[in-house]
Amino acid sequence: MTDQDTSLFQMTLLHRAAAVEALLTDLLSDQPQDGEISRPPRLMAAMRHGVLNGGKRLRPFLVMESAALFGAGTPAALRVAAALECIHSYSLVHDDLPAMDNDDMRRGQPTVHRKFDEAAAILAGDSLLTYAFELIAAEATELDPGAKVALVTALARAAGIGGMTGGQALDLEAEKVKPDEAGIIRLQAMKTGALIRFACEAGAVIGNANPEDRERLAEYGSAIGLAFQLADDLLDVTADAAHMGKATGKDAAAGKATLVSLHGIDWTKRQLSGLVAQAEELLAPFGEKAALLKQAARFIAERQS
Ligand code: GRG
Repeated sequence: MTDQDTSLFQMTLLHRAAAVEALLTDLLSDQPQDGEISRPPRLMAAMRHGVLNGGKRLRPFLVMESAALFGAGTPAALRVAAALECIHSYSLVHDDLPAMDNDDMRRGQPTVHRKFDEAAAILAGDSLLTYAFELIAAEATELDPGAKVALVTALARAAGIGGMTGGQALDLEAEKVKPDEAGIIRLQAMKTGALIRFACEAGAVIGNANPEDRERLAEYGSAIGLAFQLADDLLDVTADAAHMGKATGKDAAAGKATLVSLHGIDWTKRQLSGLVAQAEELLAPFGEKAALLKQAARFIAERQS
């Protein structure tokens, strides 16, 4: 990736992040919205702390760039992107709870249960999860009903039993019984890969892509989802906590098997290069239009935080 490519990608990521943050700030205000009786201020504050705290907004970027590939750079893509970020943020809030990873810091700040309390963190997570589906289904999201149903179905699958929560359940079991390589890959495809796959597939749904292109985007999402987790496992070994804004070295401390612990750092770096090549190949039919998505694959594989 040339320096020019990197700066165009970084600028677009920041630009998309600013747009999604502005929308989320508006949506998560204390002001009750149509059809709501009230918005409990402490619940809203906990939700905002879990969401508006400086994430990279990578998943929203993927939704919006994938939609743009099919000519749909619309407000609807921004609302779906915001919905997905609500679900991602909820997963981090719950993952940090004492019953799960028991973390004190996230995105460089105290975790929600540390700043508020456990009950507030549980309710903030629950509320973000349900609000995400409301955001997609709401009238203000200008998509036809068929697209909304497709998005809600795919998002529920990605976030639920066969996706993120199922993957988290397998991850907790993996601390007791170490999975083999296939088991690790399956667990990771569910825990972190499914939401990233959804982000890319969602763009195709919003852009009314044909089934073949929708599948192509979903496969691209799977490749970069695996790359994302491999890079995360690598950073857990190589980066320091101050740089990451969260604790590192946790996998080794928990005796957790990862592909990095099985195969080592050099093998992981080679895998990452292979996944970037695979992602680029999947996007090849879209030509120059997919340049930013190709750069996203590189960014994910090479990221330092
Ligand atoms: C508790 C229901 C439930 C699910 C938890 C995804 C997950 C499942 C837990 C997160 C644990 C974790 C840190 C996994 C590593 C991959 C990951 C999701 C990292 C954080 O995502 P980034 O780097 O974070 O996109 P930002 O802060 O930039 O949004």
